[in-house]
Amino acid sequence: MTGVELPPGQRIHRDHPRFGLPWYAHRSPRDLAPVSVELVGPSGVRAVLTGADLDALERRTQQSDFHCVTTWSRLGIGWAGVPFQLVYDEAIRPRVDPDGSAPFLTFIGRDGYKDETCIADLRAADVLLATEMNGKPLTLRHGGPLRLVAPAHYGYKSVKYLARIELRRDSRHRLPWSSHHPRGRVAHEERILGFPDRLIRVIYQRLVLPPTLWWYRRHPRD
Ligand SMILES: Nc1nc2c(c(=O)[nH]1)N[C@H]1C(S)=C(S)[C@@H](COP(=O)(O)O)O[C@H]1N2
Ligand SMILES: [Mo]
Repeated sequence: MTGVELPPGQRIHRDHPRFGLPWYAHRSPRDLAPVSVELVGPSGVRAVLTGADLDALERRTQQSDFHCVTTWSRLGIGWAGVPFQLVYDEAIRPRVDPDGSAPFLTFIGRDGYKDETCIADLRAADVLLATEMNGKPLTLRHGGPLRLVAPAHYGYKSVKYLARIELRRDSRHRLPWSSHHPRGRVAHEERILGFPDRLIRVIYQRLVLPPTLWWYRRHPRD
């Protein structure tokens, strides 16, 4: 394609296949449940974020590109939802961390998949808790009923079918064997901390991407 600026090491894929890691796929939820996200504060205080909480907040629609760390990109996805910073200020922080003492948030999906992002990154205007993709309610395949969308970060930060958000004072990110970078900014090619990004690129392109795409083509349900 010409005229399209892709971040370093990324390639366009026209379709948007389901693209989680296969070892989470068999644990994917089988049905859409109503929005119910458990919030856990830094000192263990708990609350629940519901669909009604989100309905009370102003929504936003946006078009953004999506970049999987395995070098797969899809341009111009339409998302709708509530900006994360609004949800944090109105419904998360007041309930479980009134002092704002916990800058690290771990997002956990119904399949057990998790990733941590820092509050500074989550406050970007284009970070959403999304309920719609391309004008339709989010399907289970793409993380319905509620997922995080953080377009400036590799797809691994955009946790699907959110079940829990844990707030912590210290990062839980552990080196070197976490396969995710603590920040994962696409523009900086922060694929995996501690490994040369160009090498990782080639490994993903040659060894990870083809079998993953093949696997999901054979298992369209997951
Ligand atoms: N709950 C959950 N969220 C997840 C994943 C997953 O396996 N489970 N995979 C991540 C990865 S690696 C990517 S690239 C994106 C893919 O989103 P998609 O399946 O909508 O294409 O979801 C991310 N969020
Ligand atoms: Mo990914």
